[in-house]
Amino acid sequence: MGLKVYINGKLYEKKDAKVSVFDHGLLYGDGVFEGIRSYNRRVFKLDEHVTRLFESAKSIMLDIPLTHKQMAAAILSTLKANKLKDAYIRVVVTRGPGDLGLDPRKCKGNANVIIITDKIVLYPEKLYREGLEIITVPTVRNLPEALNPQIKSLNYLNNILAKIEAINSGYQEAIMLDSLGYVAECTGDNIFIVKKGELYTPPQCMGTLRGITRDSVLDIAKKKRIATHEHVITRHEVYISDEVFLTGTAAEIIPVVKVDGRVIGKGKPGETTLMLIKEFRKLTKTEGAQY
Ligand code: PXG
Repeated sequence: MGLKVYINGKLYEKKDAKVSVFDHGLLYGDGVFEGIRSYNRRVFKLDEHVTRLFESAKSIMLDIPLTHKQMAAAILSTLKANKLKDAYIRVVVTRGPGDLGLDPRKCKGNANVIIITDKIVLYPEKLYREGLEIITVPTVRNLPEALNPQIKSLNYLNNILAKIEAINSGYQEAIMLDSLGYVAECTGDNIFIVKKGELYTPPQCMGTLRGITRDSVLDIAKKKRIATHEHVITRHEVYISDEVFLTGTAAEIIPVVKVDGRVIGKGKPGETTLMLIKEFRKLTKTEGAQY
């Protein structure tokens, strides 16, 4: 029995899990998504992810034909059906099939709700021990007043263009600046710096997604009585910081040891980063909605 995919309340074999080519999710990137992880049969921060999904949908005036509770239950039952212990969950809600025009009112049926549960390995374990090298790329993060990065929309080309620039230069992840030239975030991760034992991360209003892993790190830091600052950051401040790390559901917490050719701190993962990784792993093992 292969992997099963949830579409609108039914489970389909992977090969049969299909939506229309007239779906505006495909034609226009008109839809929203979430990337979630489960650890040892517990979905980490399920409520927070479902809430963010509904907030993204509200912002683009997309009605999700499920309640928050039903969505959470659908995610848990899809994981159960696939007997996955540690999983990566992609929830996608598209505007649904319409005609060849932008007008979302032409998508007369309900939105399509898709839940894919599978595995993801983003970076090799070695990079968590040794740290990542990243660069700043020319593509700036979407302006919040154009397409707000808080909306996890199916339109991820802004990030994909930046990712292509990173890959073309031989890097796996990259810093994206906002339109004022401040550090916004990476293509699929938030960024933190550590200076004199205190944590700094860009504020969410500046073209930065309010990452759920970012929030978890801020919570851990507060519990450990580490000062945290949500503050604009320049590239200069990144270069002269003691530690840099990235956070994201897929990447979790990954140390960064070089930025734009500048060695960060001692050139290896710092003690605050390593402590946060340890505490974060503790959380993912013990917290979360069980299935
Ligand atoms: N910024 C951006 C632009 C993201 O896409 C994050 C920050 C981190 O947010 P969370 O809530 O996950 O801590 C993201 C999320 C992938 C992948 O396939 C990327 C993300 C999530 C899941 C999968 O690379 N990025």
